[in-house]
Amino acid sequence: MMGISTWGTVQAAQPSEWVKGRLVVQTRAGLPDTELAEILKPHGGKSRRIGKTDLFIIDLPPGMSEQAVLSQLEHNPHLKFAELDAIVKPAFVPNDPYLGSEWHLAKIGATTAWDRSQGTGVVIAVLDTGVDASHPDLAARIVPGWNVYDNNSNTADVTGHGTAVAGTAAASMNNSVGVAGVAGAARIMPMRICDLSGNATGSSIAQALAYAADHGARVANISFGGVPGNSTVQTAAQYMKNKGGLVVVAAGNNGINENITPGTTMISVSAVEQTDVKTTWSSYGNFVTVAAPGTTIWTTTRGGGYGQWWGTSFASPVAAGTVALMMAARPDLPNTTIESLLTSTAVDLGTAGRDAYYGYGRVNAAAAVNAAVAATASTSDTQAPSVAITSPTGGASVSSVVAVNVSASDNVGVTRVELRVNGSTVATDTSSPFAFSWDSRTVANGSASLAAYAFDAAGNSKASSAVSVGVSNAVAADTTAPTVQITNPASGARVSGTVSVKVSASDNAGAAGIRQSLYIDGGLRATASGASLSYNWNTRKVSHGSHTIQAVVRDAAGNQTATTIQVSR
Ligand SMILES: [Ca+2]
Ligand SMILES: [Ca+2]
Ligand SMILES: [Ca+2]
Ligand SMILES: [Ca+2]
Repeated sequence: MMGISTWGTVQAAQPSEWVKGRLVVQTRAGLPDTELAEILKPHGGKSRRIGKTDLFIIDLPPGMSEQAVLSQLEHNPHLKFAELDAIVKPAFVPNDPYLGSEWHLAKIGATTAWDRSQGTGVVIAVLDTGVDASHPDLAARIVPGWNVYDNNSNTADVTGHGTAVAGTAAASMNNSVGVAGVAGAARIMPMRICDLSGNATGSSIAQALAYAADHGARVANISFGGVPGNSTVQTAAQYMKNKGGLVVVAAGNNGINENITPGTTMISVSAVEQTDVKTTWSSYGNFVTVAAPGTTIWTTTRGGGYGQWWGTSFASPVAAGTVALMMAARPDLPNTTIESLLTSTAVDLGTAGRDAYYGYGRVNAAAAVNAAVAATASTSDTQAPSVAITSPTGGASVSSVVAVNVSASDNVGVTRVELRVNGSTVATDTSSPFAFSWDSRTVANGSASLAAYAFDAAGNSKASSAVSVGVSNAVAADTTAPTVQITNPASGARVSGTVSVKVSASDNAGAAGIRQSLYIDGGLRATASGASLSYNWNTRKVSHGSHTIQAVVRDAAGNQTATTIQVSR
């Protein structure tokens, strides 16, 4: 295969733990399955697509070093990235449960926000250890989810972490029992992403995000450490965002600057104390989007009880619940507007403006919901994206699988780019950088016209200038012989006088390439090009008895077929 441009794959920081015998890759949009199989062939890897994304889990044969294969795959021009399947752990700080007040709700103004919204109609996917669906403060909130670890519908909580996270986001409010979640009228979609020890992976999170996005969740919460910098999760989060959702994640509990490049696919949440000071253990860095309460969070526990938990695991669902309140208050607002109002209404802490400890500031649910209610529909986006094909360039000669690179931007955000060849859409890419692997063997040799169409969430679209390329693929050798039939006279016929001998032939490569030869009793009598041959045979000059008529046809590639009949005079 050929790549006409080298697209540098992004190598993420190596995780401290990863799944043995497995990698995750993202292909360029449109890469044929057969080509991915070719790429994996030298290493014996087998691919499994994640949902409808371009992410693939690669299962390696026993004994194969995932790092060795990674070092090969990460330079392949048809892969956007390849990475180890990181193992991530719940971002909580264990503590003995004890009774206390839900200080975090007052801190973020949730009780004020509830006058306008309690989260009705919004589904929050809780990607975690499962959820105790029989808990009295959760039972009424649950919608069916999925266990991506075991690939079944059993989403029971295997460690207790997920039940605490779910209650923080959306425990039933005003039901005379237990606690209230931030969005106590929202629904919870339990997505179990971990093994029995609570360890999840980048690929299990991506599978759960793809599922949640395709099954009606508008918010996803991921309370695991080491998630914001994971390329696999970023790609799946963008998939969900393109469907109108928002993905909220814990910043982590390492208490250090994680040095993760800031991105736009997820809302990363650091944790603050009751005093609005970042906790000592909350991770931080320029990737942090907002802060939220994360200590002594009073919530539901597995088995029907209640307890207090610590960690960015609980700051994240406070923010996710706030997002759900905003979406419920204004279901018509685009997710990008919800996100910008969440950050613009946050209470600025620390140094003025966005900073590494608090992001845009500590979540303020009261102000955020008010801002959502007040947002006017006239802010809707009417500006189309701009888009150009950067590679290949016009006039390029291409063959086999061609790397097509597109640059696209928008005032709000490009949600997808379609590659059209001669007017037909051949592939769609929903994540930046927009890049395709187009199989040029699907069109005839000669000129082909490429165009990229970019779309934003509001449905505005723009076509790039067309790029005309010359397609030049080796034509497969013709190994199919022509067919031939003597249509007159009939085999076994008695002939007399002048007989019109007629031969008809055809070939897969077209009649123009056919050469015909007619023999009577072994002597060449006529030749012709094309599908038919006619010859007037004067039988008066031949002896009485049996005679042989043979037609031999040959195609342009030299494949030959003969047919023979006997007649008598
Ligand atoms: Ca309750
Ligand atoms: Ca600040
Ligand atoms: Ca736009
Ligand atoms: Ca042929």
